[in-house]
Amino acid sequence: SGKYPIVVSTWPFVEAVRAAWKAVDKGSDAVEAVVEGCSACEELRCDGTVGPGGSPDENGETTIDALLMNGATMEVGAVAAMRYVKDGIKAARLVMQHTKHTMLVGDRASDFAISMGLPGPTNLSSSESMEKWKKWKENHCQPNFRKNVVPVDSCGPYEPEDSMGICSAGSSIEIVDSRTSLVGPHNHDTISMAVIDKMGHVAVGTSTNGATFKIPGRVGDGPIAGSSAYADDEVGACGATGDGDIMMRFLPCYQVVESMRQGMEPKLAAKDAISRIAKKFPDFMGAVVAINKKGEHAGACYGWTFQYSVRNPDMDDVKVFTVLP
Ligand code: SD4
Repeated sequence: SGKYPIVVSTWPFVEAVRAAWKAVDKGSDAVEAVVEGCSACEELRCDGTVGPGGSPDENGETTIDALLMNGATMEVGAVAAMRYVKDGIKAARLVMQHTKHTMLVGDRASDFAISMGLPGPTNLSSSESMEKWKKWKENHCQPNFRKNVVPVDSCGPYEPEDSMGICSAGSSIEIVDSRTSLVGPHNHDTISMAVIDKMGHVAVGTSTNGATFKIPGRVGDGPIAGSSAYADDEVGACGATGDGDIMMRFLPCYQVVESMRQGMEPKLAAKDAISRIAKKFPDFMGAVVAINKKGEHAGACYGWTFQYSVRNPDMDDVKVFTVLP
């Protein structure tokens, strides 16, 4: 399945891949195409978990993690837990192109983005995100991402919701680690996109609201180079999605690219990176998609069924591939 230019994205984010393809097909470089593609996802609020109005944190606020990496120069720009600015990938590009830093965080990332001309401050909540948060708040007395803490003893009416129901009305409270229920087939959370342009240059980008009901201040794998994405012109690229708190401990996309550098095929490299994580964390959910410089692509996943989208010169339109665990 060789050939480039090529655009690959996590999940069936078809419109995002079309937008990136349009850019790369008319001669834009890989970085520009990634920004076009990820911006399209942010504007469309893909899955309700990318861009404004998506997954709220424990306090009901939506924030943004984003990463952009140029595989030709190994420049990286990232914003983490950014507040009040909806344009994650563009903010990451500003960090990459107009600073000597790699990552800015929180309010200070927003201040920088706004000072450089991005719209804001903007309220990133939507009626959907507030509704989701209120429901969670009423029904869960133990926040999802806390452990080894004394539980509060009053909680709202018990209402099982996926496997997230963790409080029973009254004072007997079972603490469970429900983190894995926070990413799932209907809660994909992340676009991670890789592009090889007509010149053979590689770039990747990621944009996400991060984990739903995270503790405010939490930074996921999204803005971490090597974790949610990695690109190197000499080798290829990788994008990841899933339980970022676990995945960022393994830098799976760095692993994938380094394995391909040693000669592994994309499929094997992807499987290897995922199985290293699964060996230590058998309950985790995650996936990676890999492409090499020949434009060959493959995915691997664990704990859920994964889909990724591809557009290359052999295809009339974006094609969605399904990968079973
Ligand atoms: C995170 N990796 O912040 C993101 C969430 C995700 O599919 O990708 N979910 O942990």
